[in-house]
Amino acid sequence: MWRLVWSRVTLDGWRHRWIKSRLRLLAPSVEPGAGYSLHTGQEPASFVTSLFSGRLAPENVFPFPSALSQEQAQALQAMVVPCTRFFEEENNAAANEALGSIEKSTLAGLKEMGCFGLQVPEELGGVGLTNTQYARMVEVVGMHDLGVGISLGAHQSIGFKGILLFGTKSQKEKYLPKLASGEICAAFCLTEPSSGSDAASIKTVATPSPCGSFYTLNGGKIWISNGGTAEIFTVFAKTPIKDVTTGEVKDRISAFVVERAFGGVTSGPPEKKMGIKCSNTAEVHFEDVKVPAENLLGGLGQGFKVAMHILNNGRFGMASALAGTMRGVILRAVEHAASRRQFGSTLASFGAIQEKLARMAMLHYVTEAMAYVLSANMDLRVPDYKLEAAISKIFASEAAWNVADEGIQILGGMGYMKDAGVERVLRDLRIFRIFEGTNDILRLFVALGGLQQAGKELRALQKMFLDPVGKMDALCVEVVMRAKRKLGIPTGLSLEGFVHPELDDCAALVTKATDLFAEAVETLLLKHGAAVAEKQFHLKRVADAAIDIYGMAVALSSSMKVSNQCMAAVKKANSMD
Ligand code: MYA
Repeated sequence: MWRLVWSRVTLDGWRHRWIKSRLRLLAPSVEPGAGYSLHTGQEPASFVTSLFSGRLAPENVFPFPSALSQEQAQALQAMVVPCTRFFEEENNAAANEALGSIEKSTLAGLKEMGCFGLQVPEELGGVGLTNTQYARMVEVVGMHDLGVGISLGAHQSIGFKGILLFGTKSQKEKYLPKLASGEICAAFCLTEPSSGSDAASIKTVATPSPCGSFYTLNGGKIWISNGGTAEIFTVFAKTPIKDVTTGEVKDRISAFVVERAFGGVTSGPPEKKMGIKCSNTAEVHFEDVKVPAENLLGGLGQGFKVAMHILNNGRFGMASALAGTMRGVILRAVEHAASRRQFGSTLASFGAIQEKLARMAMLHYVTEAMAYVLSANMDLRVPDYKLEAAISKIFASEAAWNVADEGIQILGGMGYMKDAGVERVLRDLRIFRIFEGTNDILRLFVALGGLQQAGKELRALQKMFLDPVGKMDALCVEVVMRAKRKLGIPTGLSLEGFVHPELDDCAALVTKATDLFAEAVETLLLKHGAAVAEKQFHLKRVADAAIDIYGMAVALSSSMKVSNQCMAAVKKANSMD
């Protein structure tokens, strides 16, 4: 992986001559970033956002963040153990798939364990799990049955997440208890026939009544997970909004909580899909549905932001569920490799198989680290995690696909047969690179989100150049830093103190990659300006490099977590002697 990043960020085509004109501004060396910041955002830039400006913001990644108290860890364990047993002994993924829905007994068991309201506060009938606890629970689900995972995830990860995040007290009290118990189910209605990745282009409309007490909802949504089974829908629709200053009326997206019971809500037959067959996917139509004004979610015209926040907030669940899936596949592959003999030896003794297993384990390790860094940061209330969430979703869905594919390869002919159950996993996994934001769109989102921040900082630097009085020190720091990057001299970024000295070489690769990445980013910005937004060929590579550097960092941090735990165990053992 480290080498992969290396090759991505040193693409020859990205070199240009900007430095020559800047070199004459070289000034005495000053510690980079000392005492000031060009960061212009309202909130502290996240780890990934900072990378785009060539800064390491280690605080949200090093040391490995944890938001789990001992009590919470114990409570979690008390749920994980029976839930694992339930999935091993009661749930039958193959039977669910054949049935095209979840078996009744399984549904009953899931409800009994509280799986429909894992993050709903206890006082509203849920289990009240934190994000970290939820991540661990869905890891168990993802390890055993992704179809069940999607039914549960579409319900709580996005279906009613809007009520949890943005709902009024009365909306929460009215809807959450029944949703948490699993008595009724929820769905998230954004996608339409002409609006997929371009979420802002939806055509569903909600027209306010003259009296202002309700909205009339008309439109159609497609590929809605739980669309045919849900009673409660989070629906995004265009609403006319008058600009108070100009008097101009514009359509803006608003979000609504819609009950099937309002009337006028119909859904199509279950879609026939490649995978996740036991989860329901259907069209949902709204015809003159009268939605009470109090069912507006998150404020009039705020629907796009509501949708984006729900999606950002749910993505860690996908990463952790897929970490579970990978774990399951790796166990199967290892078991097979350890027992199957060919040419007089077990498969596990062959280097080609060992390489596959090592790569699978590495992908799993990074995915798991991403999922838990993200969920912990969300629990620690870091203000900005949207790029990390998008990266975790991209990485997890692609890593899981690779792991399942190689798992089948190790199982050979047996892996291709239905009975082994891994071909189902591969089919189930295919959608994860498509839904909740396609990986292609999310790559653009990561690249543009980071470039936007770096662009702001570059403009601030340009302003400083134009009016340098009193800012010479800061200017010198910036210029020297850029010159060092161009010359391939380390700029002073360091993870010293965060990683074990034996991992210094790995840490140096993270800092070196960050320097090169920042240089490539700035080169692109200077070359293309705002038109960089159209350069998708470059944007994809920028995103790939950001993903890999972030992956390197979280893996490094996670390895320190393990070594810290080992050291603590050794210390404890020594003190007992
Ligand atoms: S649900 C359907 C999923 N659909 C999508 O994800 C749609 C993808 N499209 C988009 O996200 C947007 O349209 C994009 C922006 C990103 C393309 N966070 O001018 P803009 C702000 C915060 O860039 P556009 C499904 O699949 C932006 O800063 N803010 O907009 C079900 C700007 O703000 P401002 C954001 O070019 C799957 C403004 O919005 C974000 O139109 C079922 C406009 O931005 C963001 N992310 O397009 C899964 N993006 O104006 C089940 C933009 O202030 C779950 N902005 O500058 C399974 C869970 C796992 C299992 C669990 C087991 C239990």
